[in-house]
Amino acid sequence: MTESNHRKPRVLSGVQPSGALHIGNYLGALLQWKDLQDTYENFFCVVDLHALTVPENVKPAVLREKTLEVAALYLASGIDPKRSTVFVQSEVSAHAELAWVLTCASPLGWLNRMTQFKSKSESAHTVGAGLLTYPALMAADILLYEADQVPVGADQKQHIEFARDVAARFNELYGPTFKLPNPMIPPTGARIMGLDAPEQKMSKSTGEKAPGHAIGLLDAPNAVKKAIMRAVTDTGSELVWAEASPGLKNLVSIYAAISGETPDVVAARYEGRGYGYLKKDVAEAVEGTLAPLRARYAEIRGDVGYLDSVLDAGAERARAVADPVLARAKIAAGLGRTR
Ligand code: ATP
Ligand code: LTN
Repeated sequence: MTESNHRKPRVLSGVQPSGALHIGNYLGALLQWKDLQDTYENFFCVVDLHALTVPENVKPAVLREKTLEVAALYLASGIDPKRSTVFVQSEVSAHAELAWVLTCASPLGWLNRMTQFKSKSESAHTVGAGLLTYPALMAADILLYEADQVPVGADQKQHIEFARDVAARFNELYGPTFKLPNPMIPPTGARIMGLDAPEQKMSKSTGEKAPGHAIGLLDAPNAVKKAIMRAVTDTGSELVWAEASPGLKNLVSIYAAISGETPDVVAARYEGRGYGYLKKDVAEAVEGTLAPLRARYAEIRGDVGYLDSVLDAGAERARAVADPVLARAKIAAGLGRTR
């Protein structure tokens, strides 16, 4: 908390390379990230250490490939590596090191309360300890950069509150060390639901197993259209917004998040009209966003050296910020011989 008065406020966020990114990840996270680039100093990381928390789900070669894919998708979504630091979490060793220190400062009761742990541990074959301590690693990601804001979808709010609480607890135990972060959640698009089951959050892990669940950012245009046209709605046929089912609300939210309107304004245009009109326009709006994104993605992946050079420079910039904060935390906790 020393030099922080003189710099731009900071943002840090990340996505796990644990599967194919979907429109929920884009609308809940990536879309807001790119708009923050002029106001904030930004750090966007590919959180590969987090992807190890369910090891059965990620084979090593797939994890390596997904890490590059996610980094390329950040850039394809409009993250400019000249204005933002883009890096891979495991390449900045301070994350794993601070995670241990914070794990020790994390009361078990707080970890046990995390809803993501409860839901993910129900579906995992064996539950690794990392799935439980995951929020301490996420807190390390955030606290190392003294982030003021953490732009994420609604499902991550609890983890950011955890990061705040563990930072406050560390500060109490060892003296003022960490800045307390705030969640930044978009008004629309923060919780996109599965197209096949609109009472469940659209998720990478479910999308891998259930075709028709998610709209993948790299899906072919006909697959995107098909998934939207087949999205579960209800037995009605014309939109009555005041009584709309979760499936219809979800389609309207997707459209609104893309167009930048409120759901009410979008819904008013479809009031009393058949569901098919809404679906067709949602499909067009989504394709209008994904077509240029896919093209930029292909360009980035086609230039072999480019992505490596962005990630090398990103890791170096990230280390320059994270290492001194880690050193401060270690001294505060009495680790090593330096005082
Ligand atoms: P997994 O199923 O592997 O947990 P996920 O789809 O939940 O994956 P994450 O890597 O956990 O994706 O999330 C990356 C970012 O995308 C986070 O900011 C998260 O809040 C956001 N996000 C994830 N799913 C949605 C969704 N359905 N709607 C809006 N935002 C989402
Ligand atoms: N837990 C997040 C991913 C994540 C993250 C972060 C998000 C790991 N570290 C730091 C914001 C800030 C998730 O989306 N599942």
